[in-house]
Amino acid sequence: MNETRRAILEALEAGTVSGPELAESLGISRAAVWKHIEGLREAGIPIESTGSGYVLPGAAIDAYTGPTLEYGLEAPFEIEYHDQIGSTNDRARELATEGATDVVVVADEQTGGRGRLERAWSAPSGGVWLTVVNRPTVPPARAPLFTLAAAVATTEAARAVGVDAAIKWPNDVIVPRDGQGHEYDKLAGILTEMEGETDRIEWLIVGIGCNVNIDLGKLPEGATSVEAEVGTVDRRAFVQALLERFEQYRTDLDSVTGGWLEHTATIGQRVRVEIGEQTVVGDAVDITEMGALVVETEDGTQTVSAGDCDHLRPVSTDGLDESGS
Ligand code: BT5
Repeated sequence: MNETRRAILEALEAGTVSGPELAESLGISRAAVWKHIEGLREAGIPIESTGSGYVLPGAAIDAYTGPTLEYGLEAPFEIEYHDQIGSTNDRARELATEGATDVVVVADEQTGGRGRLERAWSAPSGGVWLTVVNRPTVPPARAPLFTLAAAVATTEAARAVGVDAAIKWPNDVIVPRDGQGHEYDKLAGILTEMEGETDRIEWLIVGIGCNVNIDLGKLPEGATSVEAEVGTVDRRAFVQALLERFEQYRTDLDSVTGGWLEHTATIGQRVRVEIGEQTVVGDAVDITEMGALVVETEDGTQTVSAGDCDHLRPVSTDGLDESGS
């Protein structure tokens, strides 16, 4: 957010303040103060004019814009907001290539949302579609922890509003349907992309898509939304909670696997992981400190660092096969 606007909001948070007082303390003209106040109002911050000056009411801000998302956000991100965009990851790539860092591209709607392996991602208006641009100084081998951090942060934000969310390895946020995690609907997905050399990350962008205030009729089969689970929520507060948690985890990467294990529905499951042409079937027993899944198979222990994972019904307990259905 523009520094002058941030200073105006800080002054208003402390109490009522008049135009001339703001002009003097900020060293700008009264006309400039008025312009900034108008700009903040247009961005959805409901500043009122009273006889004694400008007032920022304590009531919730419900507009979903760049300035309202930045306002009150306790994490060092600049927000670039779009009502509609092709893909927030594509825009974040452009910004990252230009040297940006700690910028979050947010959109109300995406027309060309992407999943992993160039799959399509449905992103109608009302969801949380965002991408964080990072320039981490950690070795590339730790990059997967950023993806896990995003899954943990999203799960915690969803749980905080009452959704029974859990993580399916590596980075799907799901709502289990049968109490055992064999059946589930997908609430959110993460798409991380990076650029760098073998020993250095140039940039790493983490795209998070979470179905928040969306009717199920607008989503593919197998998807669920916060709205369907618990009703409509304050999307601005949801994004702020998600970004604040992501900030905590990305600045303390050693805590990520602990957070992930706390919320996962995969460990203890019979799983089938597809890694390109290869398929690994076995019991998921742990993740490594780099986020790879440890699977006990008939042929011994295997560690898989990427792939599509299904939770299977165990053959021994219900006699069904391992088709995942
Ligand atoms: C993912 O891929 O789960 C990663 C999704 C990342 C989306 C975010 S939104 C912000 C940022 N900008 C982007 O363009 N992308 C990121 P994957 O694991 O490959 O799952 C994709 C599959 O999920 C699709 O093939 C569908 O079956 C299903 N799917 C599509 N849209 C969905 C939705 N809104 N909710 C749940 N499932 C969906």
